[in-house]
Amino acid sequence: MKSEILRILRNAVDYTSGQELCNKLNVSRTAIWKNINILKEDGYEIDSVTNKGYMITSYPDVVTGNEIESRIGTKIIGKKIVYEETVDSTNTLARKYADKGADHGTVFVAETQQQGKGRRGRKWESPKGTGVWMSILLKPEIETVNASMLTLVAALAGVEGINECLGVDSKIKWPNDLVLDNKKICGMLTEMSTEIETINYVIVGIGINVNTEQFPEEIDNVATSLSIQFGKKINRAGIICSVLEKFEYYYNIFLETEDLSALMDIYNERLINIGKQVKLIRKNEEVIRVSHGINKLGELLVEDEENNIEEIMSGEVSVRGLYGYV
Ligand code: BT5
Repeated sequence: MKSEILRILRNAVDYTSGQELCNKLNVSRTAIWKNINILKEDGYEIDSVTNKGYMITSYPDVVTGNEIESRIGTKIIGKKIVYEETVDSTNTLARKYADKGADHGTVFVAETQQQGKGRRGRKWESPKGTGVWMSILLKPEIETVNASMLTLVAALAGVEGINECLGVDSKIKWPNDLVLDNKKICGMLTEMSTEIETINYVIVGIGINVNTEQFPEEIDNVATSLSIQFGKKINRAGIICSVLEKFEYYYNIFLETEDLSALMDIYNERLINIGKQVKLIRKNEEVIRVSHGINKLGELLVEDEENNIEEIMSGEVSVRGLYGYV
């Protein structure tokens, strides 16, 4: 009920009377009053005036289910939020819920992750209350081989969601880092559970540095946050809603063809690697190529000195001039 009260008060231009809330939500005055008090404890400043009602005068920077559910504009993705203050990893939390039958579209959010995961066993720094650490649970009815493209759908949603919300020009570094001012603001980790040719579920984990002020020394020169770039604090729930709304939009487009044919042009427009020299790191060798963007399967097209084009499926690709690679 708290998210419904929040939604009504958020959208109201004036005070909303207790009676109106009772009528809309079909509950007692006492129930409204109790929930208003809980919202106040959560950090919402709510002005209550006799004979007029309630009005929110200040919103806290929280990423709780109530906050997100009360403002999200999606149909399915993120309509149900599972929020925990501290988790090992939101991807792991999502997996636990998925194994118990949680619904497609549920989103798992935490204030901090104690064992935030990057790809290939790497660590993801997730300090408390500063970032967006979330995982989307999906149950797509698609071919197993096509699931890896969901990572690129998420990258596109991330870049578009952040850019639209803040009016910035962040870019994608293939396949799924987001960069601003040549430093990493966001990383994504897609994990999957399959059973002979069928997908049980896919978990798309998204980490965005929003209000991080300082990074550990080892990543200080490669990482940045939205607030460092802006010089002011940014509301995390706004970013979450914007990214999830874009995700739902692009996800539905992806499902129509089960490939990126309708999304690759916009993805390539946002791609920082395009037309640039990239360094491919393979087992024991590093080679330099020129990147030409993705094809409809999400593979990166790279050209060697003899003008041979090769499609790269996965792996490490660093971009000249980025993250200290020159
Ligand atoms: C990623 O891995 O970029 C995937 C990150 C996914 C994080 C989300 S948060 C929600 C969900 N739950 C999880 O447990 N994970 C997902 P990769 O491309 O392997 O990059 C990891 C590397 O990025 C590390 O080795 C560091 O160099 C650097 N790094 C670590 N934390 C960072 C941060 N907060 N910001 C920028 N770079 C970071």
